[in-house]
Amino acid sequence: MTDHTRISDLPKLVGQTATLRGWVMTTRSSGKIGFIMLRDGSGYLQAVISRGEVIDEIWERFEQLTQETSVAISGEVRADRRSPGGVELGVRDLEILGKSEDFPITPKEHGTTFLFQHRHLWLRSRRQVAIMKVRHELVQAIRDFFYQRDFILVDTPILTGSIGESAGTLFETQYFDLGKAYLAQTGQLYLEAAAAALGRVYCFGPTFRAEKSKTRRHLTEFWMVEPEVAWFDSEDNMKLQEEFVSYIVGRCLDRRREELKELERDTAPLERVVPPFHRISYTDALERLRALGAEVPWGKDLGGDEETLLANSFDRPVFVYNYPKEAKAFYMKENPADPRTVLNNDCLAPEGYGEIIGGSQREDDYDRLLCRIREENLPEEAYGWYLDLRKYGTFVHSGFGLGIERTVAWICGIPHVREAIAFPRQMHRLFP
Ligand code: NSS
Repeated sequence: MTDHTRISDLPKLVGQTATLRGWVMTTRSSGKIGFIMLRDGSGYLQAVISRGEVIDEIWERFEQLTQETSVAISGEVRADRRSPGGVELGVRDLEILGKSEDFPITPKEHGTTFLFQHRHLWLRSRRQVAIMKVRHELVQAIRDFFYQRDFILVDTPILTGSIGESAGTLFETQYFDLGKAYLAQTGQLYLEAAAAALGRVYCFGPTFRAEKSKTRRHLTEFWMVEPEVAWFDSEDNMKLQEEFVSYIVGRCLDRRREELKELERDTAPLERVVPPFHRISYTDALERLRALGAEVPWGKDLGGDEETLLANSFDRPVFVYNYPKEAKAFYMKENPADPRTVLNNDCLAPEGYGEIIGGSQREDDYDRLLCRIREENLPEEAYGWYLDLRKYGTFVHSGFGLGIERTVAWICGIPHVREAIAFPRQMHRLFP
């Protein structure tokens, strides 16, 4: 199976003969000349077949081609400025490898429900391929960013005994004789332990939240990257976030222009994503929201609509910092300047995308942390190991989590996170 060339390699082979394997997107024919639009995952190619230049059998095969038939095509690689990639293929030989009858997804419009029921086939469409390639770039950029800065990757467990964020959105399972296990909502608590061993660490994996909401920002299974840094306070944490977000967005702009064009993404707002990001305290944010006509009582977390409204008044991402304690998770450090609040921040993306990052300095005081665990009615016995980190050489430390699907949706300019992952998991969706 190595006897063929990928479409993306063709520009190097102008004037030579090549064999390609792929799937037929569309065909058209004038009776004398036929065109095949072929895709193979690496790119798109127009193959041209002339009735006078091939034997009848080959032309007959061409006439049998339907959408998504898999084929092997050989021919001469010709430069053609108007074609995708600047080349086309003059067909000499054509072999049908797999027939495709009545492919359900046709070039006409389909409803979202239908498309998601056929997600396994819908993935082959140009838009979906472009989104997956942007996601791939984003993930690679994330790994490169942390690698270059000497962060150590630590893989944290998916089956966990302690609740990571809040009791409200847990997936539970019975774990042998040991009681309940939960699917990880975050790797953070484990990562804090690893930060005491390695200084700068990150984890990157799937996380789970039994979100009963059907919003365009929520999945029940999503991917999150979470760095954790020893001797970093909340300020340092925000600086790292703005450098990080600017880098990963920049990488997609640099290396996935084609895909962003395919998605008709206006890249101007993405070009503006450079440090410093805007910063506004939670309390000031409420003021601003009030002026914009949205009343939020002090103490309540910001909802998606409020985030959109707020972020719309900034030309690049904005940090909202120092939220009320009661609106946020138990592990965040109390703000010494105003103990009603914590040393945390959310990072809101512009253009209506809202929160892509939640981060904070962690409570490093044993007694205060224990107090918070009790206030939140979390099972104390499950947090003995986590409290140990405050018992044996406690340390100032901070970290954050960036949601991959929300970030992909923002960079691609697509309205909903469900298109930002190959097989989305939502409350009402488990297949395919
Ligand atoms: O709940 S977070 O705000 N924060 C944490 O989980 C911390 N433990 C991270 C840390 O400090 N190490 O989630 C972080 C991000 C959030 O900003 C979103 O971008 C994303 O994770 N997120 C989600 N994406 C999709 N669907 C759902 N349900 C979801 N929940 C959070």
